[in-house]
Amino acid sequence: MKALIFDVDGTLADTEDAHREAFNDAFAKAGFDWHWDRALYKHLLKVTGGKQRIRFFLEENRPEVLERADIDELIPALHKSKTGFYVSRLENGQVPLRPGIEALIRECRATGLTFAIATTTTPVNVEALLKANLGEDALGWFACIGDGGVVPVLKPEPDVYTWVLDKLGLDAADTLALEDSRNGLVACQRAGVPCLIVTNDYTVGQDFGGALDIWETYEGVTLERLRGVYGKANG
Ligand code: XBP
Ligand code: MG
Repeated sequence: MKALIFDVDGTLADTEDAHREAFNDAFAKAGFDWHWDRALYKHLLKVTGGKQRIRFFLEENRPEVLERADIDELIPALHKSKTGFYVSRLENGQVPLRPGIEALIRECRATGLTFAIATTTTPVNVEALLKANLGEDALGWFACIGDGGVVPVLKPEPDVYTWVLDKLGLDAADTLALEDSRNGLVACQRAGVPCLIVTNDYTVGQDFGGALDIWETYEGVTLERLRGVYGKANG
């Protein structure tokens, strides 16, 4: 196991309610009466990427809006506004890391293990989350950061993982990915990356067939336990 590849949303932190509230803030600011509650958002999480998620919502709930001549400007504008609201929440310290993840990161980092990130979220979101929770230099702890800006297609397609593997110069089998969702798992599987799932309230109960293991928390998780689970994949 030469590198750990971290997903961000739902893995490093339970970010999705902050994303959800930021979407709602952006809709309200633009004068729309759309409101995403937790049940609806759980369904919308089927689609990764904020812009893609807004479009998916409109297809199912407000198809007439998609007929607007300015729809291809409206969705990015709403998403930009949403990112602003979301980053404010991060910078205000409203989104802590998941319990146990910082201790795990610090333990692994002390051994010199290589870290990378593979996420579908917007780059500025990753930067703000890491800085707010781990300090100004935390971006530099990761050998590379694959985010929603580096590849055209998002999870469950494997592209962000293959991009990261290429940057790391490692074979998929030499890495371990930490993910929270089925979309993340499928992206790993398509890239050949062994994947450990740690669920959260939004993803618990999804189909995680093929994951190395399915845990509920990072609390008490050590590098030794990660090596144990990785060993299951590599015999
Ligand atoms: C995360 C996402 C992202 C966030 C919102 O999935 O799907 O879209 O929900 O971020 P994963 P943006 O954890 O599998 O990477 O609005 O910046 O897209
Ligand atoms: Mg995730």
